[in-house]
Amino acid sequence: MLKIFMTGDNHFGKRYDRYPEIRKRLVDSRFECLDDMVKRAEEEQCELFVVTGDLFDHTNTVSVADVKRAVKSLSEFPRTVLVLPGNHDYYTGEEKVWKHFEKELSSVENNIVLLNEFKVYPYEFHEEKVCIYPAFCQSKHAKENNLGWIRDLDRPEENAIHIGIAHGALKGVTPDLNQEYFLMTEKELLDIPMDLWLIGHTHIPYPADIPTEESEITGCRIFNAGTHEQLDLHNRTEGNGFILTVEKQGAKTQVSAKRFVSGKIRFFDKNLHVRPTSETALADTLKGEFKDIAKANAIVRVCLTGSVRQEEYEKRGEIYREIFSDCLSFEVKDGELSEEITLEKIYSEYAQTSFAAKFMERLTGNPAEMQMAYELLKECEEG
Ligand SMILES: [Mn+2]
Repeated sequence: MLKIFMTGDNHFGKRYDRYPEIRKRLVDSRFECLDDMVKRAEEEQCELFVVTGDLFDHTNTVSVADVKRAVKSLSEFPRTVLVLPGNHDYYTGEEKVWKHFEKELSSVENNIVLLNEFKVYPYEFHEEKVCIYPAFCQSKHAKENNLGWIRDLDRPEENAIHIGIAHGALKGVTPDLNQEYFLMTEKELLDIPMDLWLIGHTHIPYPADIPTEESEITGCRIFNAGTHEQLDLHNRTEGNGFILTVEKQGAKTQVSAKRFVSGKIRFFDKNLHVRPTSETALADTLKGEFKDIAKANAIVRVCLTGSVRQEEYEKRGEIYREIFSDCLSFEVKDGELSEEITLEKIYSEYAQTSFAAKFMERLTGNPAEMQMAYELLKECEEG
């Protein structure tokens, strides 16, 4: 039996320029979540802790302090750590980040292996033979993946567990429209006789439905845990690591898996349409939509459209503050949100006998049209 903790796309060194006020908090949290994963991997008695690429955000701009901190955290794992260079932290031998990394490795006690050669890495754990086949990246972009050398090998011996580790887009799972991210297909992976594929690059977990309680996985040999803490507004994930147990008897491989939720910071990006159905329609919509989130760890962006009653519209800033001020950061875009157009409002702006008033009266009962007509009137005035 072999037990593996897998993570990837950790992107240490990411600068979070968009959030200067909370930058330190975001950076620290990513490291704390890595510490948590290492601790969990040890509690689970995993033999391997695998990073499937993009441990670092960049090949040259990551600070020595950040490299140090990542190595320190990984070195706490008492058994073997395997680190695969991804496309953000690709390896050719020239990259600063890996020079710092290797220097750091020589100064702390560790079992960390940088998988930077296209060769088989053999291991033995409790008399179980394990062979690792890395398909690491040597550039940021590439039309072709690096699976070729593994495909060309002779059929591997049966009495060992064979694990391929690769970084790149997975067709049908990760969008890669221009085919520039080491694109792999599932068929291509499964045609290579590996017991298991550990993949990085896609920030959300695949398979998406790995439960947090251990369960046997049938029919799936390709795993991608995704980033360990959500990185930005675009990827919707809690931030996960996978814990995999592999058992091999003869030619039969059995895999069970569970998901460890490692992330704490969450980003929420919502587009909401509000209708003026009550005096509290805006507050109710926002409260309802965000009632279950842990605000202290939440970064929120809301885009509002539609219209709300005049009173609510006037105090909307106050409403946003009331609902979101406990969040780490929030941004409300309400340029497309407007005040409900009522006849009362029209009469307060135009004489009842005016064309504008008569025109609007005919649209009563159709708020969307009143809205458009009102905007049209305003445009005419401005024009
Ligand atoms: Mn990547």
